[in-house]
Amino acid sequence: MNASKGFFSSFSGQLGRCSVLISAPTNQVIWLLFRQLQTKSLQQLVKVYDGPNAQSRLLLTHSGRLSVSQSLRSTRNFLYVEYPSYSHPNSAFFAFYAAMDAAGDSRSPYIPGCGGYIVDSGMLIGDRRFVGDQCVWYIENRKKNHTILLSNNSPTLLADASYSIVVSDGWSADGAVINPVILSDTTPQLVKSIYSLSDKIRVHFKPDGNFQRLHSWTVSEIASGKCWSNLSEPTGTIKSPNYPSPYDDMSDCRWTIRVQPATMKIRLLLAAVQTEQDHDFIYVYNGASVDSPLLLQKSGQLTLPTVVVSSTNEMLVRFTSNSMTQLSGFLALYSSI
Ligand SMILES: [Ca+2]
Repeated sequence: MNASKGFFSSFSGQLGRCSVLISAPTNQVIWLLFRQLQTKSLQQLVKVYDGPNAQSRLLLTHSGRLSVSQSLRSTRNFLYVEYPSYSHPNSAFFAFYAAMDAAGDSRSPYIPGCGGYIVDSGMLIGDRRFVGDQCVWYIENRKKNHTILLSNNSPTLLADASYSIVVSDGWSADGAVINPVILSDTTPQLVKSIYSLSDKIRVHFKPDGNFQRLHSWTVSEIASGKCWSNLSEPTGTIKSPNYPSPYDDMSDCRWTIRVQPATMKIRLLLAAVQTEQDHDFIYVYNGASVDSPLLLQKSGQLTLPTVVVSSTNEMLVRFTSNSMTQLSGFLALYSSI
């Protein structure tokens, strides 16, 4: 297998012994993620080698049931996996793999617990023992138009931990940082729910972090796209779904405003805001996509109406919510000026 990502399973339709060699270009490393890894008996081993064959360093040997997802990384551009194959899918595991550039991360051998690879959903552990440059978590959602939500399971620790975690868009070490978000007009907020911009995020627990004990973040997926709309009228109203009744949970709604002629700008008045503080956000972007500069990010309650103005004829308004606590949401008016 030499695609940059893919998956395989131990369900082959018959009992036997299989092996897979995953290879990538020489400047890349490979992450492998096992989901519902189990073998039928203690004699049947799954083995993962940090190289091109069974003579390479053994990274993982496992038999029986592993209830949590497990991921591991190659040191170089090969991983070799030996596993029992089964005739029934119920007793099969699924393994996802992804190759990525090694640049920015150390190519030292992988240490279990030091970083990981998560597909769609799972759990991310921050441990003070594993804060080096090689301890980085790579998260992706393989479905189109899905948003990754990172939820802090120990928010009381966030005051210590917030600035030791760098969450960036994409898997590159120099991707746009989406946490912490510093607001220009208020003190920095302690963000407890973090929403991805694209289908991939990178989470780095920095070596200068000040976490006293283990903390964890839940990774979940939001099927966005269902409440996306385009607005082209010169004026209009934007409100969170169901407003003023409570908005939906697990949402990522987007309103793309594009007015004509192209010399116009957009003035947005946020008239009312009531969302769950630090979890459900309104974002206003100075352009038509989430890659555009952020003009405003707001959660909680608005005490005074707020105005933001774009520098072009395009603006994106985005609203995200997590799984718990839904409030009335927001009401906004826009006009072209
Ligand atoms: Ca919420």
